[in-house]
Amino acid sequence: MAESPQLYALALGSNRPLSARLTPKRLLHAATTLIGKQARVLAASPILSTPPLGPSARRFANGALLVESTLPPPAMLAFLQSIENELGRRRYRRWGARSVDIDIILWSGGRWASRTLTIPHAAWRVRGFVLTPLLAVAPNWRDPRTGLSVRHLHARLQKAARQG
Ligand code: A4P
Ligand code: MG
Repeated sequence: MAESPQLYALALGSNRPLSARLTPKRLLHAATTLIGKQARVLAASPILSTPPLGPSARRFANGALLVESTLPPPAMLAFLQSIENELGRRRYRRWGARSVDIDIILWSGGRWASRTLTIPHAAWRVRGFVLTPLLAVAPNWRDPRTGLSVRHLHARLQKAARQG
């Protein structure tokens, strides 16, 4: 398995500039470039500006990538965390402002469950800031838990939002 190509859908978020030049949007572009050194970036979504979910006051830049890599999930997580660290992330407060957060949302192997890694990612099915970028890169990918496609989950969330 480790040698064969794996597909991953990744969600990227940032709401803290690292410097005047490295704005959240630019940090997501920088993360994409770094990811591309190890994995093949098959598709990149537009980067959205989204209102914060949770206690953080600043808006987020959010995006999604579809990537191919021979790395199995734990190695992919370690690789993505090394990029978060390289781009200045400090883990001092859960849900605090962060320069870059990279989550593994979906994996071609389906599910993964360990102490440090859960795929599909928890709560992604009801988060617009994950589903909207994901719709641009992997609309037909089906959630292994519900069997619903990204397109379907996105439409369902839109409908729920309209109904308040
Ligand atoms: N982990 C487990 N599964 C995964 C996975 N599939 N992908 C573990 C990545 N990591 C995974 O994550 C904590 C631990 O989760 C990791 O060490 C890894 O072993 P973290 O990134 O250090 O912590 P976090 O991101 O602060 O917490 P969490 O629960 O991941 O928060 P979320 O769910 O990422 O939410 N509002 C907007 N508009 N946009 C956002 O992007 N993001 C958050 C953070 C809150 N509000 C937001 C946004
Ligand atoms: Mg995270």
